[in-house]
Amino acid sequence: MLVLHTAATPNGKKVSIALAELGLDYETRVVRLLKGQQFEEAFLALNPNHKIPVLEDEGQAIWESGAILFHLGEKYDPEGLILPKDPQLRMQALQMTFFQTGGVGPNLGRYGEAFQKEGEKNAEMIEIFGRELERLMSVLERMLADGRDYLIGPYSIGDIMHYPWLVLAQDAGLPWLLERESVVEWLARIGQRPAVQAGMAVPG
Ligand SMILES: N[C@@H](CCC(=O)N[C@@H](CS)C(=O)NCC(=O)O)C(=O)O
Repeated sequence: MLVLHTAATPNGKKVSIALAELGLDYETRVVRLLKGQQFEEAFLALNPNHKIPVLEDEGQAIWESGAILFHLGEKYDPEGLILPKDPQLRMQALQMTFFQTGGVGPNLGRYGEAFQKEGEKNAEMIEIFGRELERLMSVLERMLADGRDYLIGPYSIGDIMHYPWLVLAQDAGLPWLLERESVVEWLARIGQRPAVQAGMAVPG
């Protein structure tokens, strides 16, 4: 049985979406991040980097959301539903996965920290990460400019990687996202998928 260690955060939801897309059964274990459970010895034995998500599969603990999605695609996706079979598209899906973990993920994470901070906010942090996020949104906009439905054409792990993070930015009303129509439409398209709705609801 697959075991997903997760929390109600965008990185955890990437994995529950992928599991739902592939129709896989799994057990959910919620890690209470605010209580520091990610620093407990049992969890550190799974992930020395003390972060969710972690997926246990046949005794192997896999961490880093991109690696987990790639693993699921390699092992459980015979139809190429989230990891295309075509070698070029497969590489592009991987490329967008790395792009997310090196770009939108950390920048939106740091921006969110500065943006949500109680009391006096660090205007410089908001400016630096906001400017980079605006640039990253332009990259996505450029990719979607030819009217394709998803980032690489067909739906893939590259879309799943971005979705839970960008809906947060959208819900927060961040203008550099909302003013990009093709990006908003792309997110809406992903959000209509039943598996995405199911995955976003985990953990309940
Ligand atoms: N690059 C990692 C990031 C994972 C991550 O940042 N997880 C956060 C929740 S969204 C976490 O567990 N933070 C707890 C901590 O840093 O102690 C991935 O993509 O899996």
